[in-house]
Amino acid sequence: MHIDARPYAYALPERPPALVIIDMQRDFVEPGGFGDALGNDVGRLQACVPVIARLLATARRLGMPMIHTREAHRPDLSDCPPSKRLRGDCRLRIGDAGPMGRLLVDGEPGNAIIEALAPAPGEVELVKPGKGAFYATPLQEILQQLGVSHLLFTGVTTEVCVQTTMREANDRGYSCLLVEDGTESYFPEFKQATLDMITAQGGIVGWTAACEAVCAGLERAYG
Ligand code: TIU
Repeated sequence: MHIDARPYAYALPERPPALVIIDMQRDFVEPGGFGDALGNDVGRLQACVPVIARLLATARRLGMPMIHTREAHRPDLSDCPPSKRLRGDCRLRIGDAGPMGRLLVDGEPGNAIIEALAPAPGEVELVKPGKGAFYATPLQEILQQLGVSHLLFTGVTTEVCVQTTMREANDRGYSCLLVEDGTESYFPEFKQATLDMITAQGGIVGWTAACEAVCAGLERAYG
């Protein structure tokens, strides 16, 4: 069993892959959050919401493991390096109060995962202080406990937290596929470049495929 993917078929293991949903939080997707404060057009990220919702529904129905992440810092910002906080030409910085509460701070209204993709009780919701989801989190232990070898990536933004996490996972031995329409960037050209650089050189970082092909492959293998 496999998913039709770039640069070639993605073989599916006996135990289903985990669906990883990166940082679909109000901070990045809604006006008034961190993404907006950085000067981005946050409306661009909406396109992947229904696609991820479909994958989430499929994953729940097929009993696949799921990891929801949020980029967040402690309220005292002790896990936010000054080099990160002071970066950029922002109206508001990490920890400053915006219309949805303090930007990128755990527990604030703006830090919540958007309603359409809210984790169900019992699903892993991982708080991550970095761009990569393995840095300073128990993600590796969680995946080992679940017995997962393959990861399907979705979320935002493609070239920042999604790509960073996929590269971290690749180095840890996971077979990684990025869902092409299940991820978005504020910069369409960076999204395309990320898809291309992941699959170049025979899949130097991993595979990519559209949601349709991913769901078809999952249904064949685990339905
Ligand atoms: N700024 C940007 O494109 N992304 C981030 O800061 N974090 C994530 O990608 N989640």
